[in-house]
Amino acid sequence: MTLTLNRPEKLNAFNEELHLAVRAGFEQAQLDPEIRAVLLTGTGRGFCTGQDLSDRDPTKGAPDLGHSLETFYNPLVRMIRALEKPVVCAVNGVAAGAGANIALACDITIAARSARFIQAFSRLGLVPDSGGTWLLPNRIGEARAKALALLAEPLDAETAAQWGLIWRVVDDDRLPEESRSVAMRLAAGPTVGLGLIKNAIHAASANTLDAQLDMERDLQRQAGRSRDYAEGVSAFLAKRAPVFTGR
Ligand code: LHQ
Repeated sequence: MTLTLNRPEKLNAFNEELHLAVRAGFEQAQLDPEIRAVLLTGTGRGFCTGQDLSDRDPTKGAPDLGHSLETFYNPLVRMIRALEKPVVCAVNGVAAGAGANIALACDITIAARSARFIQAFSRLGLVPDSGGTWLLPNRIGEARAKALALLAEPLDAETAAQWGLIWRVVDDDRLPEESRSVAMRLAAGPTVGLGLIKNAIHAASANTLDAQLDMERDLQRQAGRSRDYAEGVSAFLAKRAPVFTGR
């Protein structure tokens, strides 16, 4: 399933309508066994610039931004992470604020060479949200995480890849094809096993090696019962390409 953020005149900033549409997309991805991978991208020259600030009127008193996170952004990040299918993000242009962190919350993030990541929050007096304060230090360490969040300077895609913040960078004109090819490859993969890989890797940062070994045992037990495991082994022994059905 491809989900394309489509408010290019606002660099795909989120308003309520866009939130509800994206949520509906991920809910469908969760429920429909025919959907075996999700590709998230944007139209125009931006990927997503987070909250639509033109929706906000500072003269109307202090808003409850926590409510906005609780209602929209946190459920979206949780949904992307919990989806037992791979989510690929094709960052077609600037990704700012919550838009940057949603891109980083996806399982495989591929950026166009011209894309930039901006932790824009501190420009507004805010704190990185949508998982930013967790994802950044986990991936790139405290020094880089703090500088990005405190200074809110754009980080170019190449550096983001070198630092291990994203998977890779491709030339702008190659992004649609490359990201689609990664998503299609995953969609043709052993979906049960791929979902379990996500679970295991997400659990790792909070686990000891000992606990993680136990988890791997349990997940492998589950994976070993999948039809795709049987197919993978049969295909290997027959020296042919496997045909996975996602079950
Ligand atoms: C926008 C936006 C935008 C409205 C571009 N809103 N119009 C969560 C929970 C609750 C509340 C608060 O926040 C959050 C989390 C957040 O996401 S807070 C962070 C929100 N995002 C930002 O602070 C980024 C705002 N955008 C920018 O700083 C710039 O647009 C960047 C640096 C991303 C790109 O700059 P340029 O390439 O120079 O483009 P531009 O600024 O000219 O943008 C093009 C148009 O898009 C422009 O409209 P206009 O009518 O002048 O053509 C912008 O106003 C509009 N736009 N982002 N978030």
